[in-house]
Amino acid sequence: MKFNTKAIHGGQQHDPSTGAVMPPIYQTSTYAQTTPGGHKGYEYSRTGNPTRTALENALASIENGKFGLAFGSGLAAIDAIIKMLKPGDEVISTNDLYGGTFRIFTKIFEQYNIVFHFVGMDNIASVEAKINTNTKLIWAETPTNPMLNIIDIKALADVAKKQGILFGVDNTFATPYLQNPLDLGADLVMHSATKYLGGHSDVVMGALIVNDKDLADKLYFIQNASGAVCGPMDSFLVLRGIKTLHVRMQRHCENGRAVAEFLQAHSKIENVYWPGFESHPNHEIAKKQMRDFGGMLSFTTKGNNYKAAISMVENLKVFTLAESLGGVESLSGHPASMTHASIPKEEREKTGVVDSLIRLSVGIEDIADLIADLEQALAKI
Ligand code: P1T
Repeated sequence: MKFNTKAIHGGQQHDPSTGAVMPPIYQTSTYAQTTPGGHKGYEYSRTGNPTRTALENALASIENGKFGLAFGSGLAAIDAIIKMLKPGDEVISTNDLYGGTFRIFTKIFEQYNIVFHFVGMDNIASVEAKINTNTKLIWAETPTNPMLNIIDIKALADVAKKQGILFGVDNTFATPYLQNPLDLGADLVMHSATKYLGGHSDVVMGALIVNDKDLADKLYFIQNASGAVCGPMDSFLVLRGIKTLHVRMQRHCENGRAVAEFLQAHSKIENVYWPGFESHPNHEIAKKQMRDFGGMLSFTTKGNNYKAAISMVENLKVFTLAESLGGVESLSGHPASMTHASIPKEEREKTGVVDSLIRLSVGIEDIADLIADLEQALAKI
């Protein structure tokens, strides 16, 4: 099956009891048993729920994986991964990543003596330099949030495989429409399904997809034992979102390109960070591992002026100033004070997250309205 067909049908079957084309929202916490041992594989909804199962099968299918797991949020999914580790284990992570991921690593798991190294992953040698016998996980986000750096998934997978280290990729920004990390050698793919997979800014959810049965079993155990699962209604919403992922992403990519090119040509703009530009430092890798360049971009205005950035996001009208990304509606954000506020200033500025940086999640509205909105807000700064 090709991707667009998988997005709609992958891992799905009509409801066996009624033929319903969409799975019912099994809003139940438990299942009647005729004799102890569950009913058709279900006994309690933290452990399993048929609406969640339908979603987990869809997630596995679109990421070309064998096993999908859904969680109550993207961070709950990351939490489950790190819970496979033990005190003394070390993780090498990209240094440019979602602020909440940095926060759970440093503020929660460092307390349990798990050691995190944050490195720029454009340079594979800097990853190799941090590997020692305690290294158990390499964690990459690509494109990175919010600087849109691109990390070579295949090159990192080769390093991880050679050393027997687990390799996970946060595929939230790209989605499986644009890249499939498992096909490039990753062991584990993670999503904040809150974003493009849900696609309508109406649900918070996380997802993991893997191919290895032992790894899946470890994660299923943690999913059930720690219990950060999503409910049946949220499962239904994300399943519904996935069915239009390919058409939404196509438009996100078109609009993202048009906005990036408009900003790049504007006299008040200093830098635009978008992997589709030939001048982007990782453009060649982006072209190699992604099918298009997505709808996320960041930029600074000339003079790198904090006040101008705040005025810009306050004056946008079609772009809503809000946390999150990947919904049908365009959003703007100020990473330094919003999504990345939990990263110390000196740390975030090293990767380019300066006080004047603005991030855009370009939605699927009419492109003329998006450009006109940016034009009028830039005229005021
Ligand atoms: O918000 P949650 O569903 O828990 O997912 C966390 C997360 C993980 N990984 C990436 C790349 C993310 O962007 C996020 C969440 N990000 C935002 C809320 C944001 O506005 O960037």
